Amino acid sequence: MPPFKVISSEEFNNSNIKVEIGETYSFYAKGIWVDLIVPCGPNGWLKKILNCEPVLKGVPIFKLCACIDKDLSTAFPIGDKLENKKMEHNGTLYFFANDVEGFYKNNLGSIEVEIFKNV
Ligand SMILES: [Ca+2]
Repeated sequence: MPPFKVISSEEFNNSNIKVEIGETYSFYAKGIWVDLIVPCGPNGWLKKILNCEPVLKGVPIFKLCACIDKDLSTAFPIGDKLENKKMEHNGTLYFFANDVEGFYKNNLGSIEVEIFKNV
């Protein structure tokens, strides 16, 4: 499948990819996106801003992440590479920049992620 574009200002980017429990996927991401004035890659740029935690806690801000059906309890970090990730939920894959809730509007740009289903 062609690379999927993850827009940094979108809280949830719908890939329309349906996954099932037990399937494994590999992800490879590249590009530069911008948090306000800070450009960074898919691995993000900072662990924490003062007392603000990003939506996926303990994971760097702006790291590429994914979740199932917009449910953050299913979220997992990807960064520039995640291989052989086993799916733990059934549903649709959504991608997002790991930003602080309510702070997505000042984001610019997008990165591309290649998605491979392992067989
Ligand atoms: Ca932001």
